[in-house]
Amino acid sequence: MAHVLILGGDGYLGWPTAMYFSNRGYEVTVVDNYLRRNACTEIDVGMLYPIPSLVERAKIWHEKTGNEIKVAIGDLTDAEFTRGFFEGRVKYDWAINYDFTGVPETVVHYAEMPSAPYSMMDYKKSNFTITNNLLVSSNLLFAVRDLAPDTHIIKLGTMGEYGTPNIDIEEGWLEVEHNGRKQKFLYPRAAGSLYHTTKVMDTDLYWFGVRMWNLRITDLMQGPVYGIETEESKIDPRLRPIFNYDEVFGTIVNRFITQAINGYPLTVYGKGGQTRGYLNIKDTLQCVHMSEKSPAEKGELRIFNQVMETFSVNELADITKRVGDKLGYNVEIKNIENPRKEAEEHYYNPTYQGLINIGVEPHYLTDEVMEEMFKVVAEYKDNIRNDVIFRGVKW
Ligand code: USQ
Repeated sequence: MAHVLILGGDGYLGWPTAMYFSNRGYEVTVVDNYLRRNACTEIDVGMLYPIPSLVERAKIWHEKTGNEIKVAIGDLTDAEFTRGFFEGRVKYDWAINYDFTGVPETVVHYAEMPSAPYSMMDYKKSNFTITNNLLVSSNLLFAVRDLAPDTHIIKLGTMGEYGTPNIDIEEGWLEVEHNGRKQKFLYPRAAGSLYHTTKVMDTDLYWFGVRMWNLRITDLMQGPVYGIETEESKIDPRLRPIFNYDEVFGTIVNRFITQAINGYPLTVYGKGGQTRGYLNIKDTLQCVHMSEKSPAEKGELRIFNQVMETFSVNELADITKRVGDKLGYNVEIKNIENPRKEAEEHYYNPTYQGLINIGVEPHYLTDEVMEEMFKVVAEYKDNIRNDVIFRGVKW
């Protein structure tokens, strides 16, 4: 069976992706250096519930399903470590069979510092974000060029690369007509944080790799993800993903639900007209899987916009209030001064058809879906810390 190597396999999306592929018969290897957990400890933001180590999670997964997910703990900014996965020099921290599984047909690259506020906290955290994200991307690019040129890289990018332009957002590319001649260019980018800027730079690196070395790469422009439970995490609650609700690592829907449960007024930044494309964590898994099943061609940088529907912050606050009130929480909404520098009222019209065309079936944020999330988060109500919900990391 095909071998999928997941870089950043401990994170909010990495671990559920590993289980998803493993459940479908793939050989799966996960790599991580616990960046996310360590950063959460460093800035003391906690998580909704404790997460077993990656090795423990792999053992639980094996015990419950009989499937193996090989685990390697290490830092992918070390080029030799990265190249080991393509040269058979891997020291697994856990496996059933410690033999090398072979060069992966697909690499899913999540191994980046994923938080916009973290990257804006101070120059050290910005430097860390820039060096980590670009070095990991570059190490992977060279490893694939030198050792596995047919391997398909699926890279997680972000919708935030485009910013909020006053024209429709296309899927990665824009045909420009200038003085009577036409050419397709990468869609103009205008990142809103230094983290988002690293994603723009990643895309440029990978576009270079495709032009110069004929690599095959899919770049997924993902919007903010919400959700907690996937088909696989239902097998055992210890398999649930890392769940952050703090200002730095939590994304908005997960934050709003947690706030509602703990009686903390929903933190709408500024006017609340900020509109983004959202998706359920279950759809992240589908999008990556469908991209794997129909890979990019050699010499193609294929870009998909990975969102299923758009909402403004005000709309998300209204849904959370409606569902929370129905469940007996008396939800308050509060517009607070926006710590970020971003447009609070703007045009937003992204295209997102490519992933649906290759077979993704969207889940939408219905009241029922949100109610389910409320129920899971409420199990951990006693763990919620109000002091981490808002800290005001300024841009
Ligand atoms: N927001 C609020 N109140 C909050 C939290 C957020 O009004 O309490 C607003 C933000 O100002 C922003 C929007 O909600 O306008 C989304 O914020 P977010 O924190 O959920 O997401 P963001 O910082 O944009 O980053 C997240 C992920 C990142 C991913 C990105 C996709 O952390 O990894 O790349 O979503 S996107 O937003 O499309 O760039």
